Amino acid sequence: MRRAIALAARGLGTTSPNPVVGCVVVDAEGNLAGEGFHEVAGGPHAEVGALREAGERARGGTAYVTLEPCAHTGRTGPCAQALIEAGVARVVYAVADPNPKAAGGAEVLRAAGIAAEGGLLADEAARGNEAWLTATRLGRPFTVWKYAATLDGRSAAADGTSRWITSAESRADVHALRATVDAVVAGSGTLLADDPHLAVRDAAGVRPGRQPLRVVLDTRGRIPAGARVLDDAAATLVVVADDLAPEALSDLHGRIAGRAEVAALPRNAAGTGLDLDALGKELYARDVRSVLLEGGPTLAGAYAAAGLVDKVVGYLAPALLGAGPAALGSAGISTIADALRLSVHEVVAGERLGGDIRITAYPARP
Ligand code: AOF
Ligand code: ZN
Repeated sequence: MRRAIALAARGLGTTSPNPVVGCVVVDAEGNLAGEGFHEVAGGPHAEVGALREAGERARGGTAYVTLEPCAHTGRTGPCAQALIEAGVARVVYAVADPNPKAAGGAEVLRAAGIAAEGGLLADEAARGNEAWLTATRLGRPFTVWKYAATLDGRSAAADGTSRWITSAESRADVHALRATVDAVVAGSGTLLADDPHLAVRDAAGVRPGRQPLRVVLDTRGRIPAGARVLDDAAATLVVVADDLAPEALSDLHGRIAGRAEVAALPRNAAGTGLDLDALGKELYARDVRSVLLEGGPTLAGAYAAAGLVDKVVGYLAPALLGAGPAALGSAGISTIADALRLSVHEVVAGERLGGDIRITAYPARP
């Protein structure tokens, strides 16, 4: 199963809106017979590749799969049926399939007399598929907040300068992170201040045509005609408030000149920005299963306040500023008891990040 989880990870960045899945088939003696993983949405499922490789050796053997085999005929035939036909004696899977359309494979296998057990290395497999599992359960994208700050938590100096807080190595690491998500989201504040490009550099290994969608939250439609996100490196969605005056909207379309799509969404209850739940639904409908929040502090604060941050990746530079804006803006927290507590999953430091520290953490489960 550990091998199947490693195989599944090879699909990160190319399988969305489908899950990453890995499969290992061993023969009746327990020797490796076949391996497979899901490579691209609409392509063959992991089990199909592993069974093909195993051939006759699958008979009487065991299939280890990171996700419960599917029972449906979708873009490919049902894997439960393929496992039955291959003659495997036992199927071990890690995580049950939360997708109602495909679930039920374990039942199908048992009805055919095959031992089917779930739960092996479930936490590890679920972490490897965290974006798809969360998005499928909640109907909104899995949201990662990424930030760069000094050791005293500041993302810019008092005069507004912020280039470059972290090392070149850390910035390359961010490109690799971007290459695994379906969309990057930035607010118009960041857009107007920093004019970010938000595309993945080729060197980061993004597959051709798989650049994440660039999403700009631009309530008042202020994006300038020369903004770098309007180039053709990746697709861009500009989201405005649905109460934007018609003249402002046509003005905006004039500036964008067909280089981005525009969507209009309701404002949040306080009227301070867009309704982030509506945004989540909109992006999900556009097949976005994972989002990277790229700035700035105000937007991240709003996401945190709404309980919509699923993962935090912080790049900390060993430097102090003592003044300047904090990485996270107001999240509606005023007393220590209300602090958004996280549990640290991983800490990376040293050469690989040019002397910086990368902390990956998840909101602590209540
Ligand atoms: C995959 N790859 O290896 C497995 C999947 O879009 P379809 O018809 O290919 O079906 C996708 C569903 O099949 C998916 O949401 C999940 O529930 C199930 N299993 N999907 O893309 C795989 N094993
Ligand atoms: Zn399948």
